[in-house]
Amino acid sequence: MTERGAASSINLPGDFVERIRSARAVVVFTGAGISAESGVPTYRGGGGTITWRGLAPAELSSPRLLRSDPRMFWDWFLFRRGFLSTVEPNPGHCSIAQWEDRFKSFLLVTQNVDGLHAKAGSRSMVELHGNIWRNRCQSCNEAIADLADDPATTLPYCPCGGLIRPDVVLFGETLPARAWRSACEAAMTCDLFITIGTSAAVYPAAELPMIARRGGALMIEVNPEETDLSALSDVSLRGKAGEILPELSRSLFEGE
Ligand code: BV8
Ligand code: ZN
Repeated sequence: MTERGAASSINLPGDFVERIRSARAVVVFTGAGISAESGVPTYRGGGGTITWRGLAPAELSSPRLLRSDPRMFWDWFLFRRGFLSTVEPNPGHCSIAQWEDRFKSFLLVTQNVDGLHAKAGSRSMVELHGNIWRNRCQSCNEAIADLADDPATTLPYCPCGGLIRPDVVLFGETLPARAWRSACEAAMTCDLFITIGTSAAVYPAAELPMIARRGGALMIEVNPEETDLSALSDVSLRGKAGEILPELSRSLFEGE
């Protein structure tokens, strides 16, 4: 495995293991691929994007559909919530949750909205694109914990009159300012940046690895496929997160 080459498995050379172990500030950046082994379809999977009623996520998770057909918009999210309620975190999520207390400073930055990192025990985390399990008002932005009626039958409205919607960032919407600021600060100052399961196709999230690289961080990628980030990575671990991350944990922390 060369310095910038792809390792066929987890056989990291000694100095990498030591450099990872001695990292003082770690950022783990995840995308849909970390949830693939929990059975959650990725956005740009091998056979192209997932579709629902013939539409792609970028059309379904859009302010245009929210405005033009809130009923279909809510049905798309209820369909996904129904599916996500049947899946569990996989060993990849669990490994990341265990790393949190192993480093002086650790932040998980996820693009995912499925809530599986929290379910696996991650606490030091920012959700750049929100969380499908939360609701908020489209007008006053109030977080709405409980809905008076079943949204499957009755579109939910806030006391202010605004439509209530899942608290996710739709394509064309800006990211939550505090989450984005925390993610950028962490990427600028970390000395280890591990990217797991993302095609780096969605911006501005995909800028974070470049920010970390410019800051001089050691860059590791975990992905079965090559991505635009592979060229930025000091090492690319080619494989599934659910297999590689537990092995990486063993290489790093066995015997501690
Ligand atoms: C923004 C929540 C400023 C919703 C998501 C035109 C108009 C407006 C904006 C744009 C535009 N053109 C471009 C943009 C910017 C746009 C964008 O980047 N579009 C892309 C598609 C080109 N971005 C935005 O709109 C963002 N906002 O720019 O605001 C602005 C405001 C107004 C006007 C202009 C600009 C907001 C983006 C957030 C969108 N919301 N999710 C919902 O889910 O319903 S993003 C969505 O995609 C998910 O959150 C997902 O995480 C994310 C990114 O995808 P990935 O995570 O990378 O997943 P993907 O399937 O692509 O890849 C999976 C990878 O895993 C693959 O590499 C695969 O090999 C790997 N893998 C597979 N199995 C495994 C694995 N890895 C490891 N182990 C395995 N087992
Ligand atoms: Zn409101």
